[in-house]
Amino acid sequence: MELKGKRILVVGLGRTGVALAGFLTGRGAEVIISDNKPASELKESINALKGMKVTLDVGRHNADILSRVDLIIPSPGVPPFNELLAGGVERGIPIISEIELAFSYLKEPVIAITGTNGKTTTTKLLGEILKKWGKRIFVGGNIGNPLIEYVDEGERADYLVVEVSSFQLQWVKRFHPSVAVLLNTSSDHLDYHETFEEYVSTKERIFANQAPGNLAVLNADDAMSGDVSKKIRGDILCFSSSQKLERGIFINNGVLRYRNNGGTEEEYPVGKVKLKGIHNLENVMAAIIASRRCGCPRKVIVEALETFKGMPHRMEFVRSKDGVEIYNDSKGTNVDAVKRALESFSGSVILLMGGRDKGGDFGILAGLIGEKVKKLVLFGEAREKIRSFVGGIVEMGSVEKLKGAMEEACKSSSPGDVILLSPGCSSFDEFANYRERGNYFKGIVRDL
Ligand code: UMA
Repeated sequence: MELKGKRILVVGLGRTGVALAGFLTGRGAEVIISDNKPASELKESINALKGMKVTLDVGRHNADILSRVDLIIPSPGVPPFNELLAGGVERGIPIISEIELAFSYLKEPVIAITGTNGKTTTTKLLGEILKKWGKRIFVGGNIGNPLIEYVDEGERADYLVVEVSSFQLQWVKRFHPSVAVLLNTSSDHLDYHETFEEYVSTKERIFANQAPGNLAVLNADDAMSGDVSKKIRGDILCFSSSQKLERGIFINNGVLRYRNNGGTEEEYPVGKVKLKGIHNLENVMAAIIASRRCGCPRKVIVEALETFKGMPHRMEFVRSKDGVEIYNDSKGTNVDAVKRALESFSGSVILLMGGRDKGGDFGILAGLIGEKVKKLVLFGEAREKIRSFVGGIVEMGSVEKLKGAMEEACKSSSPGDVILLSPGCSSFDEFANYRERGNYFKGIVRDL
């Protein structure tokens, strides 16, 4: 992609914005960065720009800039209705995402993973499997290190394993991973996307440019998979936690049974998998399909499954206290994640839910709460809304803050119970992000 002399607007000055500024100025582009946060909140990023010739426009988004730009590149967290992006579309200014830009410079095979839940676990697990096989692997994307950083890195990888979000997929044109995984689609991020259909149509863009010979990995149990698969031009392999499949991988009598497109069959014992919960077995199945497609031997995969313990804040076992097991699932910021977390336990769960509402339908939890939950403790801004959906099913408490919720949970617990923080909401009413919420929760639990 020719960048020299182009006037490029980067929207957002977080880690991706800084990486983009370095990449683009290094190739002779004229860079303007717009961020709606004031300079006082962007100190770290502004410091990181030292020595780069960029124009900063911060504290608000100023649409007048658009008359001076040839190309717009948004950061991954910038929603499509952002005024600069909407204005750019209106004026016909090309908009591409950072993964699209990076992809145009890559020769290595890319394995891309998206979905509402489980992206990071699957990306990390797949990275671990392929590293155990002895390959050089870049693990990144929407996981901490933007793909664009890899392009200018000296080290080359055999495979790039990349987590991508729906906002990033919104602006791809040629991005076509050799293996693309769509783990699941549920009604997360409805606070950003107008409708569920619009959200799914963005996620399925991960397959849009795949060609014959590429592989699409789909969840056979996801209601949207049937429609999505009709549009796919590459090979398709599915995984399922609830049904036998002719081709693909499914759970069968304590093993993950994998039938590839060539018709051969192999087994992976569920008992060897360290990760907890059916949802994690789905992530594991997706990672098995992707790693087998790369040629990784079964034996290496089994070894990696035995050692991979998962990610912090995702169904993370914190400790046992007086016979009560305590889990931190602070990353469970949507209703579907809470559903999956509850399904991992046989019962007697004291569930801590709340935070800032993301527009989820809490009603779908009613059956599971009746079946698995001993007491529901609600906290934060969304507590009244959640109560209106699932109040009255089991014993319930309602408090303002997470700390109070944990105190109430402890008072009601007895040996054999599980205390589970799986909030089903974002953390922004009380914390900077889900990590801060999870670390705070773990601190309370350690001090018990
Ligand atoms: N901003 C605007 N206008 C807007 C929206 C945001 O100016 O309308 C500004 C913000 O003020 C902020 C800046 O944009 O200063 C950067 O936003 P960003 O969130 O895209 O920041 P990055 O630091 O570039 O982080 C992004 C990913 N963030 C999101 O997708 C929200 C990081 O994922 C990712 O690690 C990083 O790029 C490197 O690729 C984080 C995340 O929470 C970890 N992701 C979500 C998740 O995991 O659930 C999707």
